[in-house]
Amino acid sequence: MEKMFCYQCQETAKGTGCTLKGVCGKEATTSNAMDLLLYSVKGISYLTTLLRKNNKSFDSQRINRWIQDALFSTITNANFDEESIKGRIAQSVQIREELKTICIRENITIPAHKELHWNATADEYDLLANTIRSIKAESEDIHSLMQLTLFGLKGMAAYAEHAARLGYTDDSIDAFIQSTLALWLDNKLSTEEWIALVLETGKYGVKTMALLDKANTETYGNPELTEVSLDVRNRPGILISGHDLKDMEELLEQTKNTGVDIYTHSEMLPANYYPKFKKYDHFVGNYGNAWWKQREEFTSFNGPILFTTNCIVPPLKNATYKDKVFTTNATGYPGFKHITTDNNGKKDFSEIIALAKTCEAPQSIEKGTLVGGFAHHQVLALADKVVDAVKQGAIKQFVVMAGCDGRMSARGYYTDFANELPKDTVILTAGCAKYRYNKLNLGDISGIPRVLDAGQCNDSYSLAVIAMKLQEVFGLDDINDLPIVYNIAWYEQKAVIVLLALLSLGVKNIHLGPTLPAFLSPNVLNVLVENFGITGISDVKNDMENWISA
Ligand code: SF4
Ligand code: SF3
Repeated sequence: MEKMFCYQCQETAKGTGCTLKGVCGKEATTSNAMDLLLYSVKGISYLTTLLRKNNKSFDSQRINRWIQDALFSTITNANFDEESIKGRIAQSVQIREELKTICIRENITIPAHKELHWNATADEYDLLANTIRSIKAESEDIHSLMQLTLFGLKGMAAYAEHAARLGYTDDSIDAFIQSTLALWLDNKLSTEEWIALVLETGKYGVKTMALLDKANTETYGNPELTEVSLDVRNRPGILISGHDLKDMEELLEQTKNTGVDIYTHSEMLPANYYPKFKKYDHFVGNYGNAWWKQREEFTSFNGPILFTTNCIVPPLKNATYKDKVFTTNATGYPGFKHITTDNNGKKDFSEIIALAKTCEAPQSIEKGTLVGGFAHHQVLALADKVVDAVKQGAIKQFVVMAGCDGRMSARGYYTDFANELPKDTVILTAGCAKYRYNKLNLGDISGIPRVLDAGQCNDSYSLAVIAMKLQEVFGLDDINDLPIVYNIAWYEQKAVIVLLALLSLGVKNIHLGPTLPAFLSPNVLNVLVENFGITGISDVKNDMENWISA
């Protein structure tokens, strides 16, 4: 019996959808609350779009941020806290009514769509969510394209939220997110129009990642070649995970001279590459691996952990670290303490710091260092060296192995693939996918490391900038004439927007794994295969033979 339905991530049950409980650990009632929240966000988006069309003003700054957060909270492994999702649903009704009041005042007719008028008590949310879930688009293909768009928008909203945290916003991005969500209410688009909108979503994905890149680099400097320590010191520490650099900065500031060290986990590793963070002596390095290893690694870390964004793994019942985990921004988990922003836009991490002081120092689980910091600025600074290496044949191919990591054993493929690559290939990476091969010591080519890590998943933008620069240097008409192979791993919806962004830039023949998205109908998949040459992966030997020049 279906109690929920979700198929937004790569881990979806049986490859078709989670129906009783998420493989990720999401409860059915939480999933349903997220569905209702999205339903309500679509209603709000309809109203903001209506107001924009009529040139009427509303508090767009606040509402844009609210929508970004609401979408972000429904991303895989971001928020498991049903109460906080229900809180957002209640807020959504207030915002909707506020917008309706403006429409009435301005003599704008409000249509009868249910999204604009529903009301329910918290006890009725689950039932209502079940009713709206049964509403499907007129065809399987349109439904599939709508889901592809929606998941891309979630990733885009997350990146827009990261940028907004640093004071960088662009109303055209929010207006696009909202006008696209508004289409759910009076969906009149044909299959072809939805396909065009998918590409348009990718275009806005590029714009959003560029905005975030600007926000990050203008605030913290350009990432630079860095050796990151993997070992520990003998003082208590705080582990910070997720993608939010603003939280990183505030935590480093507040822990200055407290005797507490700071370590990054998973997607926060690239914080080590930013000049502005290097000035903190108590910023030690990175501890552990990708998000899915957190149960073991949080246990041996001994100190508190701060989640600034996805990915959270539900802790086991007897987990020793359970009472030491804190969440902030769109993340949440029942029982984890949530830290909010005060009226001055600041966060108070004193409780985490006080707790850290009572904890033992982290247990060492690795020695040595990792090299990273190859975002566009650093790579372009090395451009002459890279171009020479290509011209002399020392570098034959680049392989983009960006994206997400995950716990499925099939992802061992990426370790084997990296290991098997010929020594004249260079891996370009971003996102947590790199943890499958970034500690293999793959060596270098004339001083250029064979794994160039640009940063977080959003720094895939850097990889696109690098590709476009190489295209220009080599005087090529088509970006696909570059010696670059794309072998991308996906897991959640940030990877969906990265994929759509690459497609909108004209990148073809992307190999996507470890499995193709369940939300692509056979026909939609066909369109992606025929127009963009997207394929899945098979096995290392085969793929190596087919994609890598001898
Ligand atoms: Fe299942 Fe993924 Fe949805 Fe979680 S996010 S419920 S694992 S499809
Ligand atoms: Fe990773 Fe969750 Fe996607 Fe940012 S942290 S890439 S999976």
